[in-house]
Amino acid sequence: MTRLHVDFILPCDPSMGVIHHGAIVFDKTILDLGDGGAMEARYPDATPVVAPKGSVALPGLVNPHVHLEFSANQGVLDFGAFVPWLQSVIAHREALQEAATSAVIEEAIASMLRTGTTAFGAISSFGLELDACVNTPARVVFFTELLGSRPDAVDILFNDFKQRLRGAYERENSRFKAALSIHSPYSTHPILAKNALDIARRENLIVSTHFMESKAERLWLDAGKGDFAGFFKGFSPHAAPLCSGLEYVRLFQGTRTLFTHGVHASFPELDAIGTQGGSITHCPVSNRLLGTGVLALDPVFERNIPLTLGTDGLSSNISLSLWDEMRSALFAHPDVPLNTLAKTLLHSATAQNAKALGLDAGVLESGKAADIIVMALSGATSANLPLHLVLHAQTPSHIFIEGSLVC
Ligand code: MCF
Ligand code: FE
Repeated sequence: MTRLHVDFILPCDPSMGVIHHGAIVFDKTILDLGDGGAMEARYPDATPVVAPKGSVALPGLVNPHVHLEFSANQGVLDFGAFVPWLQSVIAHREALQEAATSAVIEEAIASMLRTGTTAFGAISSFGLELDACVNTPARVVFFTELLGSRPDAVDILFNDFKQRLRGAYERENSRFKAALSIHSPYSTHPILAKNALDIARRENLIVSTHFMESKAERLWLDAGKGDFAGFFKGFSPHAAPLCSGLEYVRLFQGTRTLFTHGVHASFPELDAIGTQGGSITHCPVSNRLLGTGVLALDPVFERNIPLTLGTDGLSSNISLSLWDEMRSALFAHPDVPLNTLAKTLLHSATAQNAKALGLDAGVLESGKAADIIVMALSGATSANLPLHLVLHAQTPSHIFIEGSLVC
């Protein structure tokens, strides 16, 4: 049993309050937390760890959406507009896959751990990152991706998907969970999506999907127009949208789904996401680099849709650090008061992300997993602590996962 003493505890419960001179007592799970003196009196035999002055303990960060197989991208993919980016993905897919060696993928995971991410959701297109995800000390929700729009290939695609999903299932353990991802409404045939979602409902699997990321996606699904019209007509002159945005959202009824991006989601689509208990995963850096716009936060908050925050992959980012992502988000929404936004972002990056991934972590409270990070913040005071953490945090001094010190 460990008793961790810090200047500040930020439990990341909905109040986003701070405990001054606190201690957390834990083994694999959190047993108690509160005033440092009181914890010492109550648990005198626990092994004390006293963090340096100015230290802040908070839950390990949780990144719900990362494409590790694209980690070798550095200058390969075209940024600035969505469909040209997608075309560059298709043109360089094989080269990127080859370059995504185990060393590259392991370093991408290490970079997340180093910056305090103790759990992540890996969107897996091919299964290349499976071993690295099983072997990391971090918690992983492994989303096997389903993609493909050709009706004549539905059976082949679905069988390949089921095989990859089974591969993930076979590796499940207390920290690694299988899940599934339907790529998007423009790329996945609704029959395929429906079959996979039946599995998700039956097996109670967490689901992730890209949804209404770009204006091009909006125009294509609404009217068969825009950049996607040129893109798809290159494959088939009779190409047409596979379903409407709202029909797509409704396919996910009865599942726990993370809808990623949602920048161009309509109000009725957001209403449906809210009623169905879905969350919106905001990836502001990815949205900037792929030229897809800025997510309007108010419509999400007005519907009480949980806001989750992800980095996306290095296919559309320069960093997998959630601290970097929070800093970018702070500048992407100048209309939201600074201190309020910092609290919202930290709550998203911890409690909301963990809940969306179905993890019993992300909040420092009794009974939750002892996934804890300690950040050194010299000069910290209780006032506006979340803002100063978001502005200055880089790498934790301590990282505990399931109560064990991992670095
Ligand atoms: O989230 C970003 C942008 N939107 C869609 N897909 C991806 C992103 N980063 C990587 N991807 C992957 C996706 O999983 O790129 C492929 C899929 O396998 C695009 S479809 C050929
Ligand atoms: Fe993505």
